[in-house]
Amino acid sequence: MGNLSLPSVLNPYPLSFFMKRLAKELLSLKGATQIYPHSIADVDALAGAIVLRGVLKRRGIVSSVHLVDTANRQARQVLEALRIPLPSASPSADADNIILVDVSNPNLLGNLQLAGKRVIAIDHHFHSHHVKGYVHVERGAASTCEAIFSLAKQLGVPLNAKQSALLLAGILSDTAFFAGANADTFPVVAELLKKADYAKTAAFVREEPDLSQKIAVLKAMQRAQYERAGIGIVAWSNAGSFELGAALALVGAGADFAFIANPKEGRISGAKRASAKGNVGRIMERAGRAFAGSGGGHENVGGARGKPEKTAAALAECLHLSKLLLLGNSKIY
Ligand SMILES: [Mn+2]
Repeated sequence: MGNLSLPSVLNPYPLSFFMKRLAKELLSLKGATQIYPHSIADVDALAGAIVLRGVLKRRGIVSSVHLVDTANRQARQVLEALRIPLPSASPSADADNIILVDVSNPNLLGNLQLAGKRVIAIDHHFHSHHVKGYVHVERGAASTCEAIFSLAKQLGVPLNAKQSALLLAGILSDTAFFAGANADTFPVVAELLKKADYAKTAAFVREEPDLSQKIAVLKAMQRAQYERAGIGIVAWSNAGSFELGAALALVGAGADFAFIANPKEGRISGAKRASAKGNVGRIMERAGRAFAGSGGGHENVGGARGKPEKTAAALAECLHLSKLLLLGNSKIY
């Protein structure tokens, strides 16, 4: 197993040299070991941490999982569905070893103290600035849960139904239901599905909005306005809460760009269809200036905040820039 000279037909999961080294590193741990997902743990981080604890236990390494601060709503929902208690936040500082899951950047660890401890980080995000210790970055992996799957293989530990569901949940969450998956993701998922149920797992990863969110989004949609620009549509509305959810709903309903302003709080959230050109984060940087505040985000979602009385001006900037983008003017920011 893990012999790189084996043809891939015999071993569909070629285990890398680095995975072997990681396994060796973990098996050499002595003393008290604590496992931490990153700050505001997501499903990939928390599920990966919990499965790692179980896998290590089977190899005689006892550890505990703790949170740096909290877990996000989706992660709490997944644990609840699988009847796994939510780990406690930062316990006593007397661990000898710290294993970080889905994180290798010291800025995502809250107040966790690493000084004087043996640190092993397992991540799939590459950071030029990472923690001191043994850092394993599964480059190109769509989720850390895929790395944990390979690690279990490397350690010869079979995964049970709950562990398989946890890893599947982490993969579904981090890839946004395979939108961010790659060719290595699917063989892992196929094997996890021998123990985990896809429909059930997918149902508890999918976030159910609560009643107040449903109403806020529907109200924003009732008030929505839209304008055609070139071959696209820009839509906008107001909401008193859940602005991003409302923006995403307008995109789901057909808008290429959607912006939801909250004039009371001085906030705007924006979203765009993946196929539309442009970058919402860049639009929000400009909107932030119009807001006398700040803004930013990613390619498809972003937000800005500033002085409430400048909300209309900031929204106008969002609409102006997104219309220019839809008209094919790509040199606007
Ligand atoms: Mn991740």
